[in-house]
Amino acid sequence: MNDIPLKIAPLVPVGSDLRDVTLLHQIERKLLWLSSWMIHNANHIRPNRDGLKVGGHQASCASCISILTALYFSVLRPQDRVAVKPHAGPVFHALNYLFGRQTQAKLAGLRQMGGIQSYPSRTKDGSEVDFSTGSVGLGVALTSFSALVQDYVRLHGLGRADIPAGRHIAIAGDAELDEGNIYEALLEGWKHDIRNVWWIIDYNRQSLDSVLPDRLFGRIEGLFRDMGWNVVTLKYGRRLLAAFAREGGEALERWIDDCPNSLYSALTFQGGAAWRQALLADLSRAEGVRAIIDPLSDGELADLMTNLGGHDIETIIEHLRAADALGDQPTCFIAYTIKGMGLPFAGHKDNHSGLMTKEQMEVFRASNRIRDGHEWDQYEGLDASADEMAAFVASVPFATPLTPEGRSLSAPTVHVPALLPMPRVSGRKSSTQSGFGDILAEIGRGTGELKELAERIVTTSPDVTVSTNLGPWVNRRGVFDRHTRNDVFRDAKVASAQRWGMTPSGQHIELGIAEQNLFLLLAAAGLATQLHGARLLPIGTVYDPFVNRGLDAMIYACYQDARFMLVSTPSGLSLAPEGGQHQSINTPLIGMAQDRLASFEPAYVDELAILMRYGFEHMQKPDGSSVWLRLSTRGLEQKPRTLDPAAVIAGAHWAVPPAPGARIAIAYQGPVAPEAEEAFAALLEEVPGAGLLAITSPDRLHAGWTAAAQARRAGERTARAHIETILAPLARDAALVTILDGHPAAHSWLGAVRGQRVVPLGPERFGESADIPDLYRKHRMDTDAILDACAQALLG
Ligand SMILES: Cc1ncc(C[n+]2csc(CCOP(=O)(O)OP(=O)(O)O)c2C)c(N)n1
Ligand SMILES: [Mg+2]
Repeated sequence: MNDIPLKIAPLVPVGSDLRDVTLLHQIERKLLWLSSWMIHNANHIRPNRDGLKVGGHQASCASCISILTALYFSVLRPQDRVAVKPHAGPVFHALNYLFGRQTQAKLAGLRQMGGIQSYPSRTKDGSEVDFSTGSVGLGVALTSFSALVQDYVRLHGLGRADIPAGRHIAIAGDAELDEGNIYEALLEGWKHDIRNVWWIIDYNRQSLDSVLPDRLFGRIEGLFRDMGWNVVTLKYGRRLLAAFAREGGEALERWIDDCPNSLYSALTFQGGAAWRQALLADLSRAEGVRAIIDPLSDGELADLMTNLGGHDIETIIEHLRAADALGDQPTCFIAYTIKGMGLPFAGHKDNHSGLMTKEQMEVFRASNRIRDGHEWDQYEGLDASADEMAAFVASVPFATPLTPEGRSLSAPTVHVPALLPMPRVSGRKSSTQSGFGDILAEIGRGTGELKELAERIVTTSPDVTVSTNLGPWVNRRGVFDRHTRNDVFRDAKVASAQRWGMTPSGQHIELGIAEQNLFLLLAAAGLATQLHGARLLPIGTVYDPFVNRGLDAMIYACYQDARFMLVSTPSGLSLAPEGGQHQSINTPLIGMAQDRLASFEPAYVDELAILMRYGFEHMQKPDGSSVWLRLSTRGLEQKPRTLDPAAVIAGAHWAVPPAPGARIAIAYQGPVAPEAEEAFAALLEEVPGAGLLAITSPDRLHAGWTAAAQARRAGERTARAHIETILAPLARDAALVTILDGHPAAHSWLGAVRGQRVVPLGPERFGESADIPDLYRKHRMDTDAILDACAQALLG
C-alpha cells in the first residue's frame, strides 16, 4: 500500500500543534459542507415561486475552502480587513456562522429577501463584511486603497489608538486579474508605497467560461514584482512535494509542470483511473515513477495528483506566517487550486455555475455523516466533539472581537458651521467651479469654527487637481505622502502658482489619470469611519464626462454606502471651445438614477455654498448619502439675493415666483441660467405673471416626488413633495419650458407631477468644439430657442 502520506511528518505551522491541524481539517470539511448545503437548500429544498434559477457557486466556494480556513482560523487578526471573492460568499458566511456571528436563518435564506446576499454585502449582510464584492476586480483593488487610507488616518493622528494597524487582504479569483482596474490600482499603489496589503489568488485556472493557460500568469507574476510586491507561489502540497523528492519524482514533477491546465482539469474530473492511464502513457519507463504510483489505489492516486498548495492547509499557513514575519511589504500569494475541489464536478470546465444534483448531494451528505434534520448543526458529522470544535474556534485570534461594538466602527460627527465662507463674488462674474475652489480654499484656512472641518476634509483627483480648481486648497493643506518629499520647483525658486511639497500631514491625495482609482479611493476614504474609526470627509474632483470612465467603481462605492463628495467639472456643452469629446450629456441622468448619491447642479455660487454645506452634513448622517455637485466653468454674473436654503437643497426655488394661476414658467438648471433669464424677460412682456424656476437638483425633486406618493399610500394624507408645492401656484394646464446643459429627459417628467405640459430643452448630441453662442444656437439652448419653446407651449 501507499506509504507516501504516512512518511511525511506533519508540517506543524509555527505556534500550532498537531491537534490544531487536525481540527483545521475538520473545519475545512464543515465549510465545504455548509457552503454546498446552503446553495443546495436555496436551489433544491426551498420552495421556488417564480421558476427562476436561484443559483450559487458550489465550485467557486470549494476552490478556496482551505485558503479561508487557514486565514480565518489561524492567521487573521481582528484588526485585519478582508475582501472575499464574490462567489465564495457562502463560505464566508459559513465561517462567520461557526464564529457565532451569522445566523442559521440568514444562511438558509441565501439569495432570498432578508437572507444573505449572492455576494458579500456590507449594507445587507451585516458588519462582518469588511468590503462588498461582486463586480470582479473592484473588491481586490479596494483593499490597496483602504490600506492607503489606513496609513493616512494613522499619520494624521486620527486613528483609534486602541486598534493596531491591520492588514488589508483580498481573496481574489484568478479571472479577476483580467480586469484592467487591477493594474491601475497596482500602479497607483506603487506610487503611494502602500503597505500591509495581501492579495491571495485562488488560482484554479478557471473563469466562468473556460480553463485558462498558465502562460499569462507568468507575466502577471513579473508585474507584481515590478510594482514592489513580494510574490509567493503555493504550487504543490506537501504530499506531492514528498513524492517529487523520491526516486522518479523529478519526472513526475516535470510531467505535472508541463501538463496543460485543461488536461490537468479534465483528469481531475475523470479521477484516479484516468490519471493512471495518462501517467503510464508518458512515464511508464521513467525510473521510479511506477514505484510511486503503482501502490496507490485510484482514489489515492487522484488525491496525490490534486494535492496542490492552495488545498494544503499547512502549506498555506506556513507561507502566510512567513510573509507576516517579513513585515508590511505588499504580498501576492498565487495559490494553486482546483475549482470544485472535493465535489463531483471538480475540475470540469463547465462547473462555474454547476450545482450538485439531489442524488449527488445525498452521496455527499453520507460522506459527511450528516443526519437528516441536522444539516445546519455547526459540528455535525465531524471526528472531534462539538465541544472541542467550539473551544478551538473560540481560541483562534480572529475570535476575539475587534471592539465591543463589533467590526463596524463609529466616530463622532464633524461640526459644520451654519454658513460656509462665501467668496466675495456678488456683482462680479464667477463660475460654480471657481466658487468651489474659493470656498474650499477659505475652509482650508482652518481658522475658528472651520478648524475641525478643514482637518477632516481629504481631497483627491485623478490628475485634474489644478484644472478642477483644487489648487488653492492644496496650497494651504499640502499633498499627502507617506514620506516627506520637497517641492523641487519651489526649492529651485521657480515661480509657480502651485506649491506642492509632499508630507505625511498633507490632505490631498494625488492620483494618476485613472477614474476607477478615484472612485475606489473615495470608497475607501468614505468608509474610514466604519473601517478605521476616523471620520473623513472625502472630496473627489473629476471632469464630468469622465465620471463615465469610473462609473462601475462609483456605483460600487455607493453600493457599500461609502460617503464622499463628488465634484464633477467642467460639464456639459458649456465648456465650449475646450469641449468636443469632453462634453457630457448623460451625467444628470446618472445622478438621478444612482442610489445613495444625492446629485445637484447649482447655477450660482450662493446656491453652491448652501449645497456644499449641506453636503458635508448629509455625508455624515446615518440616513444620508454621498453627494454629487455638477459644476461649470462658465462665468455668470453673481447677483446679491437672499435664498431659502431648504428649497435649494430640495431641488428648486423660484427665481421669480409666478402669479397665482400663471399659464407658463421657464425652468432652468445650471449654466444656461442667463439664456433662461433673458428669454424670461421677453416672455414677461407677453405673459405677465409667468414664473422663472431655478432647478438645483432634478434628482432630489424626483426622489421627493416618489417619496411623497409613497407616504400618501402609507396613509400620510398631507404628505406633499417639494416639487408639488413649487408647481402648485401655476394653472392646472400651465406649460413648463425646461432647459439644462444635459439630457432633457432629466426634466421631461416634471409634467407628470400635476398633469402640466412640458417642452424640454437640452442637448441630445455632443462632440463639437465651438464657442457658447454657436453651440447653444445649434443645440437649441439659446434665448431664441427658449422663446420658441414658450410659444409652442402656449399654443398647446
Ligand atoms: C465586472 C464583472 N464582469 C463579469 C462578471 C460575471 N462573472 C462572475 S464570476 C466570473 C468569473 C470569475 O472567475 P474567477 O475570478 O476565476 O473566480 P472563480 O474561478 O474562483 O469562481 C465572471 C465573469 C462579474 N461578476 N463582474
Ligand atoms: Mg478562477
